Amino acid sequence: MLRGDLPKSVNQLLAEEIMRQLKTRVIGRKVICYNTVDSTNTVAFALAEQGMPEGTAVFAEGQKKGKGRLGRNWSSPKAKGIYISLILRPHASVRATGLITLLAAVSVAQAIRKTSGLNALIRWPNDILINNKKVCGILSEMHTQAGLVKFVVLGIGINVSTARHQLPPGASSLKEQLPGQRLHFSRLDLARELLRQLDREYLYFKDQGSAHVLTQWSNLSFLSGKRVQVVLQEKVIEGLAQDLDDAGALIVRLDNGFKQHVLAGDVVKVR
Ligand code: BT5
Repeated sequence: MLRGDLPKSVNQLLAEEIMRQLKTRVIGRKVICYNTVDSTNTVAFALAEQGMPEGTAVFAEGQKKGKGRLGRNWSSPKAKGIYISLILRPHASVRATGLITLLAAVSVAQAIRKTSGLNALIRWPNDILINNKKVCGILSEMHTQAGLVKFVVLGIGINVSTARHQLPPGASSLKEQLPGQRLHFSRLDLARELLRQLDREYLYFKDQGSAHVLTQWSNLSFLSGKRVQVVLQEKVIEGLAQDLDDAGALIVRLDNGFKQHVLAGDVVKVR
């Protein structure tokens, strides 16, 4: 029997199953699974404020008020996707925390590729695409005090078997992208692989800084080499998307040869 065909009760994500033989060092050393919450980011934020340790992973089967960036919504139907928020305490500068979104994107793309075989790519800064459709979004929020990062909540939503009508235009799910629309893995398999990849990338980041994540990113980048339009606060620019700088900003080469470093908050459209 295909695991995606198991009844919902069997398919539910359970903390002890996620943690069994996980063998990660930081990520997922504590796992909490909820049924339905407003937003796993909101729950994880409150837990982090209460002192919950670094690496704590908060999962929910569904979210009533799943959050995107800038007050946007994240469609989170029950038992159809992975909705997870991690508590991180990176002892990094505010500037360096932009790399955490990137390392999450790299980890998601790798976990999807490994589990499903699908060609997942990163659309800088925070989307994962398969065949030009968004299957995952990432939202990191941080708590700072006196200019220092106290903690980061890293939220990741992946559409696993989400139906077309449950998603906005331009979005898709892993199931929809698989041949015959048949899942040959479970949400549990993907969740565990995701935690392993996040652990690997996060430890590289903590030990060695940006080098590893930037190399991985360039192998998985959807934007590199594409002509893009960037909406900055005061003007619109166009050019070729290239690499990232060491803080994770996208370098766009303008037609006059000038290189513009684009920040994650700016809007980038492929021409
Ligand atoms: C994101 O925002 O892509 C970040 C999404 C983060 C979701 C996770 S789930 C676990 C954790 N808890 C939370 O509450 N949030 C995080 P943004 O780049 O602003 O994209 C939002 C836009 O994507 C929306 O305005 C829609 O157009 C589209 N969208 C909404 N739901 C979607 C879905 N399930 N799949 C693909 N696109 C979606």
